[in-house]
Amino acid sequence: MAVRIGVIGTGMIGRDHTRRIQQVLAGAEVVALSDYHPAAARAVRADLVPAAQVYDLGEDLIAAADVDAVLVTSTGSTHEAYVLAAIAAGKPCFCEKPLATTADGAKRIVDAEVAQGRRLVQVGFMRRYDAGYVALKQATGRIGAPIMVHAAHRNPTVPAAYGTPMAIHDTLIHEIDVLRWLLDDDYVSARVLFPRKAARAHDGLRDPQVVVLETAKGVLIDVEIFVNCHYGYDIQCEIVGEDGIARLPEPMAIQTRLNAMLQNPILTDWKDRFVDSYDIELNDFIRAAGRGTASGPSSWDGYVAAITSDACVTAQGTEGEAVAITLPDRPALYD
Ligand code: NAD
Ligand code: ISE
Repeated sequence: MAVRIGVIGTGMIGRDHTRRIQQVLAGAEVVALSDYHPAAARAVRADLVPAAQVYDLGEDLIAAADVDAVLVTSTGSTHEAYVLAAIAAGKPCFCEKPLATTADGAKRIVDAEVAQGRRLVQVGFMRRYDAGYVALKQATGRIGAPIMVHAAHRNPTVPAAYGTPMAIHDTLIHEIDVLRWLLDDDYVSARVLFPRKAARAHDGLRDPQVVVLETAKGVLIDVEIFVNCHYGYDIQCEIVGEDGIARLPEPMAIQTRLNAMLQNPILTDWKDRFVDSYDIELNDFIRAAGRGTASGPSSWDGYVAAITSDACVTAQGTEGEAVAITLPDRPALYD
């Protein structure tokens, strides 16, 4: 039987995930929609799921008898309450990043899931499903023990509401998760360095910035975050090992030789860069939800990302000083 899914938050990514479930993936159907602005939910219903029920309150959607599993794709600050409600109802829940906007909030989710005694939450860290990152993880096993990582997360531009801490909570959070997964390691400290501000960065934003993370195994990671780079959406990652180097492949693109030029196009939109990963992560969610559980990036991963993000935001204010990152013991549920 198809897994009956309710979607809370029908903005950009909620709409896109609804489209995937309805038009791309098998084994699930969207039966309910909810948004703080009910008109947004009704618009998604009209465009993609005419039979879906629209709920004014996300809590009522979670409680609905015909909703088997929940997608939380609302604004980040609202995730914690909805995920906790889904856990209390015993329903599998896919939550977009961030799991919660504070480490304390993420811990409340971990505690609730542990009390339930089974995995119910998957966090939307879709890079773990990207073919390039999966290949990079395999290659990392062949280059000797990792020593350094050089990474970059570049967006062409960001809206005026995007401030300096968002470079961490909204953007770096993907590297925080995927690098920890790639290296099978945890972070022990964070530093943030600011070069001269780029001319295109608006008033409330220090851009670019370089985050330096150190891991428990002694790997030094530098991540450049440059969200006004103008030329494209560009994700780079290079791992330096004892015996060699492994590099994230560029997305597939047609190379042209034309007019005395050799050219490769560069993507401009994150939705295009990770389109396949979003499909695969949701497919994973649907399969596990059909068994009444969750797999993939866990609440624990979301909690560790939140602790690390908080340390990086603190480090933005300490002018290059290292901020320690201390993790609590991991509950056995996440082994
Ligand atoms: P958006 O602003 O387009 O959509 C958010 C929607 O949530 C809006 O329709 C808003 O009305 C609704 N909303 C706000 N408060 C609500 C509440 N209390 N209850 C129900 N709905 C509420 O934002 P978006 O770009 O779709 O991002 C949504 C989430 O997805 C964010 O947490 C964001 O970080 C995450 N995201 C993840 C990726 C990724 O690559 N994994 C990409 C984009 C966004
Ligand atoms: C956006 O919120 C995302 O999550 C994208 O994956 C990310 O790459 C982009 O920089 C963010 O703004």
